[in-house]
Amino acid sequence: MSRLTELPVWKQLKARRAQMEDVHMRELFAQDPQRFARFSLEFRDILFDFSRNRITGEILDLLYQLARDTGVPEYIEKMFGGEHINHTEDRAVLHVALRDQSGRAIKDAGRNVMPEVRAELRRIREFSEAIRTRRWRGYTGQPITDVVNLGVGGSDLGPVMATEALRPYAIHDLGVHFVSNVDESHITDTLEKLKPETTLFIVVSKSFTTQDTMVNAETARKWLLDGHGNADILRQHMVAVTSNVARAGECGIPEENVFAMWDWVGGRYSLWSAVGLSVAIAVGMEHFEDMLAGAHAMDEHFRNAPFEENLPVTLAMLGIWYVNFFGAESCAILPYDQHLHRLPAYLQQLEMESNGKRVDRDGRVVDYHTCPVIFGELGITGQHAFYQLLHQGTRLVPADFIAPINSYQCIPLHHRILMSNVFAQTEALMRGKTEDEARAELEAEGLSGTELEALLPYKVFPGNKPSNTILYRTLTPATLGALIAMYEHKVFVQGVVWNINSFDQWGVELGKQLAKTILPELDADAEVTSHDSSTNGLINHYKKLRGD
Ligand code: G6Q
Repeated sequence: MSRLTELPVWKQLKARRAQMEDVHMRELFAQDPQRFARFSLEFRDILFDFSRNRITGEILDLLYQLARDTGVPEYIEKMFGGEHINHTEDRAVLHVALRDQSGRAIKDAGRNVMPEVRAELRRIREFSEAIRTRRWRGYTGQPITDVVNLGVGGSDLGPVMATEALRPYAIHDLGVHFVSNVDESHITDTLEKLKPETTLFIVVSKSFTTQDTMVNAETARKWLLDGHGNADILRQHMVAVTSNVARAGECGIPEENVFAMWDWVGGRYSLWSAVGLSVAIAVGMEHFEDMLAGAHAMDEHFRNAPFEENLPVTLAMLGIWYVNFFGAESCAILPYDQHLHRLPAYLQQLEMESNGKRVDRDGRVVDYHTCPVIFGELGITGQHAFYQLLHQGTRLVPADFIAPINSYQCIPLHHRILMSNVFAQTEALMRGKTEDEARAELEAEGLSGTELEALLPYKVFPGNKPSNTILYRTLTPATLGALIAMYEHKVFVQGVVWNINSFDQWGVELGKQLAKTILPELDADAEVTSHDSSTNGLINHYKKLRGD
């Protein structure tokens, strides 16, 4: 038995869960006209409505108690204080420093990291402005028209998500592209329409050893040099973001073109550093800094607000309620904002790479569930695709609906239709449709007798499906920063409750190791026999047919 499941508050929550089995949220809303007011929180322009959850005030109090009893307050201070809470890598977790505006010192191993952070921000400003104002020229003297971010995982998902999210702030005569896949189609399709003399590559790799990115960078280098043979031109066309300056130099990128990353920032938390250079170039440094300011404001809220008023803590503990007490295996992220179309992919990495762990901080295999499967899609697309399962499937899928109150465009009809869907879907999930209601509808359509009875079971919606609704006024850079920071801290709180290290990712290693063994086997002609019969069979089939 683990310490977590032995906690008295855990046992109390288990008992409350059993009592909630037959309680429908319809009844909870009927009993308390103030339910929305009681179970919603506001932070700046963000409204977080969590009233459509299978909770009572008492359950919520117990969930906050669970956060306290598992040491969340202490861990928050450890993180902000630069303790090496990423214990398997002996590293601090200081992404909050990247956006800190408090003026206080933030220390890693006794050293204030803030001067370096600020110096790097100044370099990002200088460089992004030089590109945007056309001062930075390519080797023929023409200005840069296209920027290509080469990176994968944490070195790609954040920048691409934020660049898309802030599209209304971008200048339109500068193309910003993202290549992450080692599948050559990604880079060749991207470069097809670009010209070497007006293209700038940003090679983003904390380690500067990631095979996918290194291979893409090499292909980009060849494309740039093709027909010129003069490696000096790389100076104007390739920059790097890395913590491995030496490796970047070996790859022909001069030191003055290298932006820093630090070992106290995990890839999936690095958007706020020079990893976000493409974002700063796309939307301008003022907007990039607004995004940092929004995130910082959320950091302060997370650190200082009582749990009862704390958005990330509440979001996290509701997630724990469903994963650990209802057996929910997934969680849906459903943005109703076209510009947030990469948010589900971003949060998938943030949550699943951080908390997809099975061994606790004491090295023991846990006896409770940790991170659920995070999936999602633009809400409107999802409605016409997988919402069927949310409404009438056999599984409980808690969902976050995320929507703007105002859109950037001026066609009100579009936005009203969009919002009517947000309100309708969350209401439908909560209310469902009873047998009586379904029967009345069918009768109104003129059905009766056996025909009606045969159709009736298919028309019933059980409802009682939990959802959160997150509304914000408009997707400004500051709002985006606050939203992302809210999810980062949600992940943090859940990791503390589950007693796991949210900041390593050893699980990505095994596949990489095996790929290293397999690559030379693909080059050789001999039949491969060193693996299981499936791996051997597939490799040999591939070798026989390749090139056809
Ligand atoms: C993120 C992960 C992972 C990482 C990529 C790219 O937290 O560690 O997604 O960002 O593997 O790594 P590099 O930046 O070192 O190329």
